[in-house]
Order: sequence, then C-alpha cells, then structure tokens
Amino acid sequence: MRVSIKEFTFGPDKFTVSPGATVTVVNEDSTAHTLTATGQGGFDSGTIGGGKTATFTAPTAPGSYPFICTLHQFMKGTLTVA
Ligand SMILES: [Cu+2]
Repeated sequence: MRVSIKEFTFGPDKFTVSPGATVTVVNEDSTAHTLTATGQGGFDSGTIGGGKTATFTAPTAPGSYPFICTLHQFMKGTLTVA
C-alpha cells in the first residue's frame, strides 16, 4: 500500500490493507509529517522529512485504526485491516 501526503492531506485518507502489510508513506510536501496511530495498533511512520519516504507495518488484528500526523493533528485518516 502506498499513501501520499500532499498539501497537509493523506491520500487516500481511508484505506484497507491485509494484516501485517507494509505501508509506504510518501511525503510530497516540503514540510515534515508523520502517520501515527492514535489508539490501538501502535504503528508510526516516524517523522518523514519533506520529499522523503518511510514505511511501517500494519497491525495484524482486523479492525479500524484511526491515525493522525502528530505534527499537524488536524491531519486525520483511518487504516482498516481486513
Ligand atoms: Cu503533518
């Protein structure tokens, strides 16, 4: 799965992956961002500098996992494991 961040928006902001899938996050902004679980799931891309890419591993338990950018907490999305 590939998620982009552009103009302070996750694209897509809602997506479904297989359990334990690798998710690649491409930051197309010049500003640093993160993609970080807000509750269960524990995934976190870490800080992704402008123009950089990071990966994380999706949870293995099926469910819906909200996430944000910890640096800009108005940036929100939901990762679903199914
Ligand atoms: Cu951000």
